[in-house]
Parts: sequence; structure tokens; C-alpha cells
Amino acid sequence: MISIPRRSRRELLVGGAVGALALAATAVLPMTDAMAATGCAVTYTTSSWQGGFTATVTIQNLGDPVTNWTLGFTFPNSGQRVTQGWSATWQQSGSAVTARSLDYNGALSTGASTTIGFNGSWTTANPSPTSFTLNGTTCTGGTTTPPPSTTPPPTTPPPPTGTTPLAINGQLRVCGVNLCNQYGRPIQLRGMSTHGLQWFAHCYNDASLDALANDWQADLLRISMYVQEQGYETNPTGFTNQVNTLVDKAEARGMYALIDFHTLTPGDPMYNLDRAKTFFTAVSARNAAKKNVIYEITNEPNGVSWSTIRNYAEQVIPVIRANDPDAVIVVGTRGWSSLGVSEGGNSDEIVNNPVRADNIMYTFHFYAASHKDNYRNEVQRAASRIPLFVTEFGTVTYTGDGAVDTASSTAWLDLLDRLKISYANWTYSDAGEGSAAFKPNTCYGSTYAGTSVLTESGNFMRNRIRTPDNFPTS
Ligand code: IDC
Repeated sequence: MISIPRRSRRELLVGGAVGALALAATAVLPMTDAMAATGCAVTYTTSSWQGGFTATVTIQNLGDPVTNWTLGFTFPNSGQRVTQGWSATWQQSGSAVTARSLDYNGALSTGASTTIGFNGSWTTANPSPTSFTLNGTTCTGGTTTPPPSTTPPPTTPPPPTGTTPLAINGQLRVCGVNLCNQYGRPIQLRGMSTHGLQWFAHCYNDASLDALANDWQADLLRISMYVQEQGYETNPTGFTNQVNTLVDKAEARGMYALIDFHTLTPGDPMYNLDRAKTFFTAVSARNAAKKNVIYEITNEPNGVSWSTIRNYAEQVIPVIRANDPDAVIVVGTRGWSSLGVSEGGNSDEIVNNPVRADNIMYTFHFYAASHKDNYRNEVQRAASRIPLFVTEFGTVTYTGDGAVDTASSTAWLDLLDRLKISYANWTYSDAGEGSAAFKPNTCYGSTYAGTSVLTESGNFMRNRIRTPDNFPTS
């Protein structure tokens, strides 16, 4: 019986002083290109727990520049599996694992590094692999021609120059089950969702967005573009432009923008597949260079299987990636984005059949007066296995109306804070319903800051969102 600490952290450097001695003899030149200098160093770091682990793998090219790469290694133990990888195309055959570069990280100049990773499972023990190859060359930490005289500087970004959430956190990416900032550290974004743009566009102006960024200190604006109900399908160009304008206004105020393709009825996302491809082609091309955009490809699938949603996701994600390869994408889940719970399922269907794409998260929605402990328990269970993003929730019932359930809302937000799950509250609007943050007719005036214009839900949310973020900066 091998005893393993419940949570262990180990680092292995292949090609350091010790590794080089042990492995130098096995370095070979590829047969196809004997003139090119080859060489590489790999660090493999794991954070593991009983039965599972997250591995972070940093690859450094020490040879001549490459335009794409394949990393290879072998798990020492037969029970070790890659369950979900990111930043590469991962494959496992027996104990042999390969990770192939993606379009955006294939080019590695001499000395350059890139970091990839995966979630894995293990049965009896979780030892780290001891040897790695890059494009067939064993990584010894040296090269087949004289090694570079100095170690290249680390690729950590410099400290932020501004103080907004966007300036501090920069380009986001999914790492393990978390949303991470430019320093690779987990963060939580807290913000508000618009109501349907077809009805409440007048609520999203410079004054209201200044209030959201400065008075509420929000990190995130969810831009809710309904597809049906007089939404996108009636005027694709007009709604696309409206979304883009709000992306710019969020960016100008240092907030992230979550572009919500707000499907609801019909619940089958496939009904809108062609529209989704058209819309996401346009917004991803237009916003590719921006660091503040996150894509939410379907709001609340309902009445359809997870495999249908997954199929939809695997058709829409490549459309976005073709233009904007590094953006985070959020995928709706079964049963109105309840991880399946509202239709009698649970997150196992996702864990067992994840969307085959990297840098993605899964949506969870709740309405605090309707969804309580059984939903909270499932979120807690799922959160250690898949990356979650609460792109919409209400403090009231699922109708969007009724009284604020303060106890349940507090229990929910305490849980999300503890798990560092990002959220957007429904709604930053003056709709005549309990979920709206503003009193009716507020959007016909010019005052949005302060508490005099707020409903009970608005007050509750402003108090939660205004507290310091304490984003990590190194
Ligand atoms: C509700 C709006 C309401 C509108 C209705 C139908 O609050 O004014 O008439 O949609 O479009 C969701 C949906 C969200 C719902 C919200 C409240 O994502 O569109 O908004 N809700 O019912 N899922 C669960 C609740």
C-alpha cells in the first residue's frame, strides 16, 4: 500500500543539472533535418489529490526556431490518465501521451517557452514522467550545438500600469478549474448582466456604465443579446453593432465584457447554429485584439441532451478560435444551464464527455429563491472537476420577479467567493421586476450612482460587488 499525502505538490525539472547527466546520452538528431540544432527543457509541476491532479507543463525550445511542436512523454504508472487538457491537442495511447501545439502557440523561437496543462486522474500512485521529447528530440536541457550562454529571461509579464480590473488582470485564460489572470493566478470577476438589449438599450449609456465601473466597482459587464423575442434574428447587423459598442464602453472603463448569445426559447441551441456562426464570426474578428472579451455561446439550453449542446459547442468554438485564438469561451449546460440538475441530471455527463476544446468554461445559472441546497451541493461537487462561470443569476425566483431571498443569495455568493467562481447578476436595468437593480424609470433619468435609485436587489448586489477584489499581481 503506497501512502500518498492528500494534497501534494511536486516539481520536476528535466534538463537541469541532474537531469542532463542522466539523459544527455539519449539525445538524438531527427533523421529528417540533421542540420537543425535541437534541444529543449521541460518542467512538469503537479498539484494532486486522492485520485486526481492538475499538471502544468512548461516547454522551452533551446534549439533552432520551430513553427509547431509535439511534446511526448510516458506516464510511469498505468492508472494515470489525461482527462482534460488545455493549450494543446492532447492524446493518450496506453501510457504514452502527446500534446500537439495549437495555431497560436506553435511558433517557439530559440529560448522561448510556452505553458500547457491538463487535468488528470490516477489510481494507485501519481509519479511524474521522467523524460520528455519535443519533435522527437529528448529534452536534456542542452542542445546538439553549443548551448546558449545565458538563460533567457522569464516570460512573466511586467507589473500592471493601471488599477482597473482589466489593467491588472490583462488577458485571461482558464488554468485547471479556475479563471486565471495574466500572471497565471486564479481570480473571480464580479459584475452585472444587462437585460435584453432589444428592450433596455437605453439603460446602457456612459453615465450608467460609469456608475457600474466606479460606484459599483464592477469587474464585468454581461451583454445579453437575445436571439429571439425581437432580438438578433430581426436585425443581425444592428444587434452586432450594439454589442460591439458595449464591448468598447466596457473596455474604456477597464471592465471585462461577456458577450451573451442569449438563446432561451427554443431551448435547442442547434436551432440558432447558423446565426451563432454568423454572429461569432463577426464579433470575434472585430474584437480579436481586445483583452476584455469573453464569449458565452449559448445562454440556457433546455429540453436537449448534453451531447447536442456539446455538438453545438464544437461547431461554434472553432469559428471564434479562428479569429480570436486566446479568448475564454463559456459553454451553456443542460437544463437552463443548471449542469443538468433541473432536468434530473448532474455534472457527471460533462465530466465524462467534456467539450473537446481548450480554454473553455461551463455555465451555471441559479435564482436564489428557487434554487437552493441541492443546486449548491452540485456546484460545489462540480467545481473541483470542471471550470465554472455563473454568467447569470438572480436574487429572486426563476421568473425574474418576486422578493429578494437574502439568506439564499448570501449562501450562494459566499460559496462562489470561496470557490472563486465569477458571476454576473440579472439585471442591471430598471425593468419592473424584482431582479432589476434600478427602480422603474431610472433609465429615463441621468442618475445611476449611489443607492437612491436602487431596488432591494440592486442594493444587495452593489454591496457585494463593491468590496475589494485584491487581484494578485505577480
Ligand atoms: C426574463 C426577463 C423577463 C423576460 C423573460 C423572457 O427577466 O423580463 O420577459 O426573460 O424573455 C433566465 C433567462 C432570462 C430570464 C430570467 C428571469 O436567462 O432571459 O429573463 N431567467 O426569468 N433563466 C432563468 C431565469
